[in-house]
Amino acid sequence: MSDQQTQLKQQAAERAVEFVQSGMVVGLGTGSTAIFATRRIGQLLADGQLKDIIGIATSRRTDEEARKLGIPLLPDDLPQPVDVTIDGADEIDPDFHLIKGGGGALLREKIVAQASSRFVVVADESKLSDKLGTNFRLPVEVLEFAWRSQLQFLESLGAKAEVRQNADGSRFLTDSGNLILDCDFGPIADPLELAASLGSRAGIVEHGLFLYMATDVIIAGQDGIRHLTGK
Ligand code: A5P
Repeated sequence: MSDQQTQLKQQAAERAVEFVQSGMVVGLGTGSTAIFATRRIGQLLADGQLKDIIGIATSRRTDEEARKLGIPLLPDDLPQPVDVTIDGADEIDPDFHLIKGGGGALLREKIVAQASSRFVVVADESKLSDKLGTNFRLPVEVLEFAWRSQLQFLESLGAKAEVRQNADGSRFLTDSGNLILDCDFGPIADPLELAASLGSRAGIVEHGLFLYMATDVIIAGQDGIRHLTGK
């Protein structure tokens, strides 16, 4: 990743933190963009500009980072609605539909996003795409039990699918102990139809299509920062 892209990610994430006010419950996203929002929230809490924030982390990685920053965290049983969640995305289409899960945290990310009044997606402009699936494979989280039958099912829907691996060749396991199948569907003609097929299959725990969820998209690019709101 170039320094410039990192800077754009930081700009988008920090802009989104302007939506966070004292007293809010805040969903803390996962990935190289969302981490800048978490760090900024930690900084504002430390210097007293924000007070009484409670975070809910979308992954163990984010949980660890938030603890280091001194952000108080909700327990995992999510007892109250989330005011705003700030998270990244792998691909964003013109209708604000998303592919997420590049970091493998899609399940918790979707749970937290669905519990949020406001779901702010932060990204650099490279994430914009006319059709989901053009630039990024769709992550599908599956139970390890009988996972090969999910692979076949995904292939029957037209995907080239493979099990995500760690750098050492071992299988990547999500925070919930499941596998990820990265699925190359090519440009996805009908994300809603695909989401319905994936959602009705036993053994598929969750998929990375986040449809009708983003309320705001903050995009940082060469020409500045754009704040796009729902249609
Ligand atoms: C994590 O599982 C993902 O959904 C991330 O939010 C997504 O992959 C974007 O990550 P980056 O901000 O690192 O590009």
